[in-house]
Amino acid sequence: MLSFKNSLLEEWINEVVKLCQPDSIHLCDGSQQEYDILMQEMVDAGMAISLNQEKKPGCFLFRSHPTDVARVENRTFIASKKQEDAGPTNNWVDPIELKATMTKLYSGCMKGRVLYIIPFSMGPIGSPISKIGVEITDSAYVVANMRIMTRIGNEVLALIEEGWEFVKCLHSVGKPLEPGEKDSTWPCAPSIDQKYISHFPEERLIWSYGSGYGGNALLGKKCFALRIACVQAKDEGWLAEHMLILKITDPKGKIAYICGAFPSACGKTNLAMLTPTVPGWKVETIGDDISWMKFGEDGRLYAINAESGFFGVVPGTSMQSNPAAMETIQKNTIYTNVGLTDDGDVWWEGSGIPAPEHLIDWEGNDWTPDCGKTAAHANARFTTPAAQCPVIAPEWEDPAGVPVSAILIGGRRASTIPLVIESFNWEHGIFLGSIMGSETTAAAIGLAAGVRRDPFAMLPFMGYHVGDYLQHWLDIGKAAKDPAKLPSIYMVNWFRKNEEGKFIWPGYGENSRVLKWIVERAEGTGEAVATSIGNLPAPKALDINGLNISENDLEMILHVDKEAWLAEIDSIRENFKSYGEKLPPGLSSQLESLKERLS
Ligand code: OXD
Ligand code: MN
Repeated sequence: MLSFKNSLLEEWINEVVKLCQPDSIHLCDGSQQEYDILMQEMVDAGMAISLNQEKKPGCFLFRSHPTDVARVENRTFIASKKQEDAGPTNNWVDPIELKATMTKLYSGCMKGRVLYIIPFSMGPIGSPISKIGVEITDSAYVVANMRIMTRIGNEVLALIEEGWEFVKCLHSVGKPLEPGEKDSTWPCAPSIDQKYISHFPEERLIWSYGSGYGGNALLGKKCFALRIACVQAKDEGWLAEHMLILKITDPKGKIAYICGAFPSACGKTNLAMLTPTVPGWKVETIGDDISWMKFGEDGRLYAINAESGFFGVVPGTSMQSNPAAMETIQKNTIYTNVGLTDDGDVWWEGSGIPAPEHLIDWEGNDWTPDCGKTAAHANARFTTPAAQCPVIAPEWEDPAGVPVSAILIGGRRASTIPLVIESFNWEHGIFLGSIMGSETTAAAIGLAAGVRRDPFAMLPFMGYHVGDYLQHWLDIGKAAKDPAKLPSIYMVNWFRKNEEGKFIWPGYGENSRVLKWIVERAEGTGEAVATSIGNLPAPKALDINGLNISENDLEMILHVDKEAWLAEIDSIRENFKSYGEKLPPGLSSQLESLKERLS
């Protein structure tokens, strides 16, 4: 029996211990020494490889099981008491039934293993915007990653003991060990249908079983900071969002903070660390994935980065695409599923570094450039401390958060959506957020080709009904003391293609040209023209000095394609139908007004 001053914590831990039957228990203090010991144990057990210490000091490589390489959306469940509260975008299971199924799985699941208790804070410890969780896990890999991605240990435990509310996060890799059985290098449940990433929103409870990878297992990230937190945010009047936060400074030293929602794999980390090509402008990073926003006394929305590390996609990260990330990941970084070079360094596709003649690939096999396979898995990841980022803003851990001037929303759209649209007002901005999405191909993810709508890039992360979620965004606008102080909302699209199927906009650092216009709009100097779909940059308002783009291309990405928008309206209406009665009236009236303006 473990004993704590906080009886809720004590009861829950003892219940879990009884159910999961670990061999031993380890309460994480969060120290460097604890981290070093755990890492050494994993190296000794063959689960981790310590990389060449001259080239990559403090760095380790892990290789996951080939069946456990990414978030499993079809095994992710929102088990609200009522099905209608989960809505059409989530997998719902009755919570009583789900708990019965999972209790059987959890029974004895930690035999032969250590049960780690990780008290953690999402956001700076003690900030009025932060929240606390406790993850119980049987994976030392999870402990090590959680120490980078969140703030863990004694200081957080002290707050819980003082009576701070905490979210209960239970995780098991789902592979008990028989007496004497040798552990595998990446234990996980043997089949996909034994994996469960379950959320009980009313109880603020997460149960994850069977996977050791990323968002399935690091429960602070998607499970807590988005799926559970967005329910807390709705109940408490704030916002928990899948957004980067960046700081931008103009040549006169004036500062603005911008949040940005983009679906996974649309370059959020790159945008958060962008090197502007516009002379005199500077971008620094506050966060790259999760923004929690609350109204401050002055009526503005203040954002914190809920995390303390970056869990970024490795392939494609290079000195060209993201020099700041490249510098960040040179030390104290956990690499998962990249190639291991013969001199103990790491390599991946799109690194900008020529492929070595030989390496060991992410599955542990010999690899040569002509072998027909990639060295790194497409979803290989780095876990790296945000504090190491060369462009991290000094105020990134300010407990008060940073005041947000603008919110960007954007997906991957080859046509229709211009480079940037400024919303007319909050409600119109929420409408744009509700219709954002990316084109899919039937081949890629088994969906019908078309636009997959991904409201505010939260589709896989909404802990409740999408209609209620969008209504909450509308309500936040109504709750504002001074609507003029609300951030302006901008839809952006870096992914427009021409007739030959080539990207028109160069992206990366050149996106600073769009950021510049947005900041100038906030300052009242940037010029716009009102169109039927929103305000677009006036001719010459977008700074294209030194950019190699033809008149024709520029015209194409800044024009309203009426035919395409009329077709878009039909597709949006189809999507809105799936919300049923919970479609916010504010959004249907936005759709009707758009149609009127177009005709
Ligand atoms: C992520 C994701 O890992 O969005 O951040 O999938
Ligand atoms: Mn993300």
